[in-house]
Amino acid sequence: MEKIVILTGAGISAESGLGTFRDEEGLWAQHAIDDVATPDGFERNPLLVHGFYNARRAQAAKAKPNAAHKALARLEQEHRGEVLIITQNVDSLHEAGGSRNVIHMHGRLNGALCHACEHRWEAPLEMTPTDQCPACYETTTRPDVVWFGEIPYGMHAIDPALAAADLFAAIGTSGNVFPAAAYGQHARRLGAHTVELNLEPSAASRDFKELRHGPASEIVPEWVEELLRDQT
Ligand code: BJW
Repeated sequence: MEKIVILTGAGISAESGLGTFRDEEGLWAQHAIDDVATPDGFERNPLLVHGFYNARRAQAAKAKPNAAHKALARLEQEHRGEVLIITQNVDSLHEAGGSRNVIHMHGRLNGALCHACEHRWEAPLEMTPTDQCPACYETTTRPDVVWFGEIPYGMHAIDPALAAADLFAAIGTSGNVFPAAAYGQHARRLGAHTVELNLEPSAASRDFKELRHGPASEIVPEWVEELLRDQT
């Protein structure tokens, strides 16, 4: 298994205390998607959207990587081939756990973006609608995250990585949001062995050859241990 590509979602950070989206008490049970995760919602009420992301940024700043994040960092260090993490998560727990090769396809909570000039910078803990862009001085700043209807980041790198993958794993994602939800199917058609690691079967489970269900902090370290043992 030379090239390993791993897609992660909110479930991998759940045991670090960060909320998922579609679980019973998830973020979408408490906030309307159209209000907080679309460009139109931000245009209608930037204060509400900044409030949503400020609260999540404050929570993420206190969160610590769990055993699943750490196991993936160990895999990157000890696997003889390449390991790429494509995360849908906007937290920085993969990096905090020690992973280096990470694509944040839905952006980062710690990023700010000017939608007038596309300048990017590190977000303050609290963003407001009156923040000025440090490059063009317009008050057109927003969290650097990818909302519905926007093109995810890193597509130029993700498509070839899926094509070259020998092993593709999806961890802690419900398989409801595209294009990430189709990556298992793409990778399998292109020849990769596919594994789903999730608390329960996801909406995309049928695209995976191997299914491992349980809490990420338990099943991911076990899986990594097996991969590293099998390469020796
Ligand atoms: C555990 C666990 C534990 C819990 N251990 N597991 C109709 C058909 C098809 C597509 C579309 C359509 N209409 C529109 C679209 C496209 C649209 C889309 O997919 N919509 C769907 C709702 C149908 N997608 C887009 O608009 C995307 N852009 C796009 O498609 O551009 C076009 C294009 C693409 C490619 C090339 C060129 C053009 C953009 C999507 C942006 C998503 N943004 C969000 C919010 C912003 C970031 C943020 O605020 O954090 O991203 S939505 C939200 O969902 C967030 C997440 O990253 C994303 C995925 O959620 P995730 O990670 O799967 O979380 P959950 O909660 O759903 O699942 C958690 C899982 O973990 C569960 O299964 C639990 O069981 C499990 N779990 N505890 C292990 N301890």
